[in-house]
Amino acid sequence: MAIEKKFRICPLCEAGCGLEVYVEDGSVVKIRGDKNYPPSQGYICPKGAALKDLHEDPDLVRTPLIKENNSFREASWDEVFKLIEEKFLKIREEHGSNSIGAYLGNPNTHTMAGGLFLGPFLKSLKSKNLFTASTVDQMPKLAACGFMYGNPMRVPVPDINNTDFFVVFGANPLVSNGSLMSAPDMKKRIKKLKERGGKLAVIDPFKSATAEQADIYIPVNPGTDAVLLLSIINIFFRDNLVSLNQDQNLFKNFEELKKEAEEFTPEKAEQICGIEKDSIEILAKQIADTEKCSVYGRMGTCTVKYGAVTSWLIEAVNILAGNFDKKGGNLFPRPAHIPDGSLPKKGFKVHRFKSRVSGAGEVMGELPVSVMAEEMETQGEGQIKGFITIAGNPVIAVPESERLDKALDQLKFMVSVDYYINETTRHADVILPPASPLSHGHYDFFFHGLAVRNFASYSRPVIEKSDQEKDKWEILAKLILIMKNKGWQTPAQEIEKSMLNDIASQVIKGLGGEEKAGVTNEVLISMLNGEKGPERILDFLLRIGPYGDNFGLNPDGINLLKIIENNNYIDLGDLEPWCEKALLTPDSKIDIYPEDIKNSVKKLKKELKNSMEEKKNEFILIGRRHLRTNNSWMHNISSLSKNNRCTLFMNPADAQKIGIKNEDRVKVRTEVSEIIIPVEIKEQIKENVVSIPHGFGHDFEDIRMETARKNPGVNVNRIIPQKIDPVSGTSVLNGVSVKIKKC
Ligand SMILES: Nc1nc2c(c(=O)[nH]1)N[C@H]1C(S)=C(S)[C@@H](COP(=O)(O)OP(=O)(O)OC[C@H]3O[C@@H](n4cnc5c(=O)[nH]c(N)nc54)[C@H](O)[C@@H]3O)O[C@H]1N2
Ligand SMILES: Nc1nc2c(c(=O)[nH]1)N[C@H]1C(S)=C(S)[C@@H](COP(=O)(O)OP(=O)(O)OC[C@H]3O[C@@H](n4cnc5c(=O)[nH]c(N)nc54)[C@H](O)[C@@H]3O)O[C@H]1N2
Ligand code: SF4
Ligand SMILES: [Mo]
Repeated sequence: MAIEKKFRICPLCEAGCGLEVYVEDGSVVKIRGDKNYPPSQGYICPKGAALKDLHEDPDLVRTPLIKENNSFREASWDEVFKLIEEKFLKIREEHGSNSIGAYLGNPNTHTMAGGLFLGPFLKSLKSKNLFTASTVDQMPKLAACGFMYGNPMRVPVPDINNTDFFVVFGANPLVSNGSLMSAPDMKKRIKKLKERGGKLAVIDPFKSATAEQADIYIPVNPGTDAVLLLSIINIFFRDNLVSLNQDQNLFKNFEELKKEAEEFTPEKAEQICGIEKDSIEILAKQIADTEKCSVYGRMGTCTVKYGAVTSWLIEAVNILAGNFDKKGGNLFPRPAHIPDGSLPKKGFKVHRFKSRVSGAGEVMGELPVSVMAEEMETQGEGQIKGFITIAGNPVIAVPESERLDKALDQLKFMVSVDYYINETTRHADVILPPASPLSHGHYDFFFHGLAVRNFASYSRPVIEKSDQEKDKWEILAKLILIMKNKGWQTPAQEIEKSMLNDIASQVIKGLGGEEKAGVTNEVLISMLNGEKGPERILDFLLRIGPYGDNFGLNPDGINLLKIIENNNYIDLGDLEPWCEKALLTPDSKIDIYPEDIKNSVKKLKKELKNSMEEKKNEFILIGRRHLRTNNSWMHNISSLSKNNRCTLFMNPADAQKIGIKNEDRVKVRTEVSEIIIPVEIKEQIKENVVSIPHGFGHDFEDIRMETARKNPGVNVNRIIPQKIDPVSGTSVLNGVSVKIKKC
């Protein structure tokens, strides 16, 4: 049989590179970067090419599994769905709806099923005990954007293709390939920035691969970026550098922010942030003076003590320097599947309910992952007794992981939707494996909303799934049916139909009702393309979206078929200013100093007074990512696991101080636990700071990930305490005090 070349959007990270998948007789021969796909132009990282190995991994779970006598046996889909219905409905009947909790992991954002079916699934649980990886990740940024722009889905992204000064706080896009900024091949983009005379600044206690490229590098103390950003604002006001790109009336609380920043002088920041005052002055002036400047922050500004404050300040700096909603600055993407006017203009509220045990506040309908374990351990009404994880590995991903590991053991019934028997899913009573990622279509519902250029792209399934396999959307639809008491035997298509009907009803309502619109739900739905569930919903959303064909009313507009026929990609242009339309605050104004942030700023000020003194033998722990990893779950791929070492980086001066040589093993301790790890001595890490990558710790006997077990590493989350940024509920993963001793 001939080898066929098929197009696939890489589903592994936010960059969404275009892949050429060569298929022969139903098997993948090789995977290359697709030169003809405009966003990535042939770029691919080692993980993209390893999709083949993932697809063929002998350890992958390929049929549903049921645990019996402490080991898993294969089962049919009917058997597992019936069992889940029986167990979950009984738990819910006996203990109420909060007794069933759920955790959603990161890869959900990389599937169409995740984009469409998780909302209805979470709703069907009717539980307050919902958790996602967002609270070990980007929630502070989402919350800050929610407070300011009215909806956490309105995140301005750097116009990296047009900016002349790119200022990166706490992110390493050259390795992570970008986050909350979908932009494949950052290396090339940074090269182009420099070719047009632009500059790069990186603020990071670790001189990362990205920082190595920087024209200005500032090794800030971990967890102190909020103070640095406030001092930048202080300089802006002090030197009259504020120059808004919008009318000042668009903003509220302008004077309050100015007053608040007075205390945060560069002198103060110098002490706290451990950097020279002059470098702050230079940075502030260059941000203000560069016509097209984009300030951007990620993990190092989110998963810190003042995550929401820091994320807010990045927005504030962009606004004050006139770079908000401006070409070359930061702008809101306008994705093709979100119809204008479909998001409510009602602002954003947090902490609408609190967790049962420690009273942590809700954000975006979910509770902080750091309270997950206590909600399982603590008896009483609302205790989690049934649990479901979907595409997540919280035993590795979440702080105080040993505690969660134990808590999962106490559950009455646990279900995991996952490809692997890993550190988390080994606790499950039932594992439901979705079909290979290569066997479903792909459209980036999440990342088109974070992309540095507006476009719409779709890739068809590359491999046909077998009759025994189920698509992830079918699994989720079945779970929804079960939790809605509709019976596991009801066909998954019922959920798809009701979703299509809901969208159709809304459209028709928006047109003034059936009579005025002159169409019915059935007519609209019958016009859709795409043979599978999620595809038809996608087509619907694209047609009524901002560039849509409106079912023929706008003949030049787009739809799913047009994307496919246009080589899977339709360009929709550079990011453009549209903030007046994009804003979702009820009064159409931007609160430049939101109420929800103020308490945290007060606390920060108090801390300033007490100042931070160095403690003997104490180091500040931060995290890092390696190119050949993807959080915890791709360590089982041998092509990726080579040279992928889980070590502690330490500065040579520190190593000398405490008598440590390269490769020595050290004990790293916090109030929670301790781990033992080899040291790599690195010039690039700031003195008194150490770094350990996350995602490792595969030394469990009962996981089925043989390659990962050979190079297990240690799980840094065993020692990270469950502290959170109270505003956003997000864990403090960076800037953790640790004690280190030679073993
Ligand atoms: N190869 C690879 N790529 C990935 C992933 C992966 O696991 N591997 N994971 C994906 C996911 S889920 C995400 S969320 C993204 C994350 O994407 P990024 O945020 O770009 O990735 P990180 O490597 O976590 O970068 C954080 C940087 O912040 C620095 N830092 C730590 N603490 C501080 C601080 O207090 N202040 C400042 N200014 N800097 C600090 C660290 O030294 C590090 O260089 O990456 C995605 N891409
Ligand atoms: N200390 C520390 N901890 C961290 C971080 C850090 O920087 N430092 N980073 C945090 C961040 S940013 C993130 S996003 C989280 C990640 O945390 P999680 O999302 O909980 O963990 P992952 O390691 O991404 O595991 C993903 C799981 O999904 C499965 N999977 C993959 N694709 C699919 C799919 O299509 N369908 C289904 N059903 N399953 C699938 C994999 O087998 C794996 O079990 O970790 C967080 N934890
Ligand atoms: S950078 Fe991300 S999207 Fe691109 S090939 Fe690598 S893993 Fe896939
Ligand atoms: Mo993440």
